[in-house]
Amino acid sequence: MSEFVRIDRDVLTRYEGNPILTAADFPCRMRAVYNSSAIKCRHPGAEGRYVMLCRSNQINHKTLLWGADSADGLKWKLRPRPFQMPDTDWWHRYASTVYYDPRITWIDGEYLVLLACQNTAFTRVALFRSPDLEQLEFVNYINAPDNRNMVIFPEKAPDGRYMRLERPNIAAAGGKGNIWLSFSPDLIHWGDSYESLQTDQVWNYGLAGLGPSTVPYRTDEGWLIIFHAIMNNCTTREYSTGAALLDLDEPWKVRHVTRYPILYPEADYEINGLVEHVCFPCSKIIEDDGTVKLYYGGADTVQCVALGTLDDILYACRNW
Ligand code: BMA
Repeated sequence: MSEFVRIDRDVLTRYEGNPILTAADFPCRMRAVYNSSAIKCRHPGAEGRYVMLCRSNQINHKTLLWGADSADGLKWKLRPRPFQMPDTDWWHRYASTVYYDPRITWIDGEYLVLLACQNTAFTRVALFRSPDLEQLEFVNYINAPDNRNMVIFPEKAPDGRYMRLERPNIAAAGGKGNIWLSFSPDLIHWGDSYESLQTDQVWNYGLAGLGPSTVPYRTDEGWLIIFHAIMNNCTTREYSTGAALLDLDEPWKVRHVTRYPILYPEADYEINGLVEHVCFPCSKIIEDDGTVKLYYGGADTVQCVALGTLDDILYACRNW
């Protein structure tokens, strides 16, 4: 493949109304809202509505999970209060500091929600289920430490097992590392794990770590995945976004990956904030006409969306 690809236009365009949510939109004093997940509802009676689970920081930086609703996926109305989280010793033991970066999968007629949870020592991922995203039922933590950025596929493998992408935190890789894929018969017990996209494959923008960002999307050419990629330099730790196509039969195998990021911090609200130079997606919605809404946090401070088309993203996977 040539070292030079003439890139004349962007794959994704920042929505003119960005940021779509900020701390000022809440009915109480908050510090930030970012890395939230939106989904187009699939449960009976709600088809066509959009719900967002927002990562929101109080002024002491303790997180809350706060719902928001929308009729078009662009203009959002926050609910009056945050989600009620579990009040059990088991929950608090591993979510004692923050819970964050939600991911939502619709599968088998229900929503599965994953949240990275942190205590003062490490990260585990919590699984919740919900029929309607009005309330969340905590199921359990679904990994041993230290691992996060999990997304569950919207379909099971041909043998009936669930599939997820994840990013174990490898100490030797500075706490980050490569993307892996694991299988589970019941959502609780996970294994049969395979290494998937590796930092070396996108070293020019992701050498310092990767993480699956959004729920994989089936196309004829493979599972489309969007990932965040971390690049260290002297003054910043830049979080940008890439895309890849995974094999449909052996979904840990990377068929194509963008050697150039499809989104990277450029706008003021991505460069300046609580953590500078961060675009961090957690969800995307692909509409029936192929338009894409990619939801991402800007600088760990505000919630944004970028717009594009499925065709352009697939083109970038194949050719960039
Ligand atoms: C990662 C996660 C994200 C965050 C990013 C930049 O490790 O914690 O939630 O957006 O760092 O601070």
